[in-house]
Amino acid sequence: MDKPELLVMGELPDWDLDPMAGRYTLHLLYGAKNPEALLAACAPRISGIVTKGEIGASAALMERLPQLGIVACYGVGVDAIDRAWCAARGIPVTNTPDVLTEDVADMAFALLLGVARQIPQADAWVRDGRWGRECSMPLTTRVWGRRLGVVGLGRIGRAVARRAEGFGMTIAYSGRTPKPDVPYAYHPTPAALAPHCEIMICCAMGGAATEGLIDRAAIEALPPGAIFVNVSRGSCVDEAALLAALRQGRIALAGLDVFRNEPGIDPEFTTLPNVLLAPHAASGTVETRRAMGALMQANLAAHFAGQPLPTEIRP
Ligand code: 8YV
Repeated sequence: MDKPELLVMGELPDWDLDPMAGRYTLHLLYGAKNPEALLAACAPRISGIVTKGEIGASAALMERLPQLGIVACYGVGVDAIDRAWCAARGIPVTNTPDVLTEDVADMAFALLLGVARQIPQADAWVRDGRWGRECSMPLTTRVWGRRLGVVGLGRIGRAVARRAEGFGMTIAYSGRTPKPDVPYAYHPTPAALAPHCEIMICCAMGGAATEGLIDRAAIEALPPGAIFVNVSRGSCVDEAALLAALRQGRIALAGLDVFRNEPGIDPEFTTLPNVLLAPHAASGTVETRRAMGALMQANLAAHFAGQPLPTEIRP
């Protein structure tokens, strides 16, 4: 029997591509010299899309794939996949939840500690000899014991909150509904949460429902000197308002792993001395990426074997 043909939208490690190439015919769109020609040649035979959180799959693309039977996402966030289009055609969408939760929460704290304690600057202080010439580096700001607001208390938000407990922080959160099983203070919106936090960490899921969730009102309601961290999606934030607050120092510091229009982010971010930037790398450990790949492959294998899908997202 012919191998199923998959359209691979973004770069994947060889430890995934190699075993997948044994089971499927892979068409690597991201590496193609002429993606349009590649697509035109393989579109009629594509029975699955393999994509990533930040790339997704548009209706315009999927319309061109008459045999499409599954969209498997290497990532938990499926906001860039047109799920309504898939649902209307009974095409399952799978993701990779849980396996990346703790690493993303680690990255939130890495960015928070890195920007608050000025770790990149400390490293430069040692490397360029200022330690010897000027002695101590400028003082930084404390993280432990501060008031934390988590925007979105889902799996990742809860993992962030668990870490914050270990840091002796006072924890509050915002989200669509209060969670009955947590002792943290609830506020319905980021704007309502903001006055209660010295540190705000965005863990909300992306998509239309959270577009601009952390709006100008929320950003302006943060107390002067607040720290902002984002490990979810750039789309959750009014970036113009965030940049203005950072420029003026109303938000003192930010640690950002995600942006609008990645990787072509607003260049002003790279000019600000008070931000610590990462290239959407929160899930990027060997351990987690191996687990994400395995789960994505398990979903594909189940689909093509006619078995229940391990992590299908219900429409
Ligand atoms: C990316 C993510 O998918 O899980 C998500 O939603 O955004 C990330 O884990 C990852 O960078 C793979 O591209």
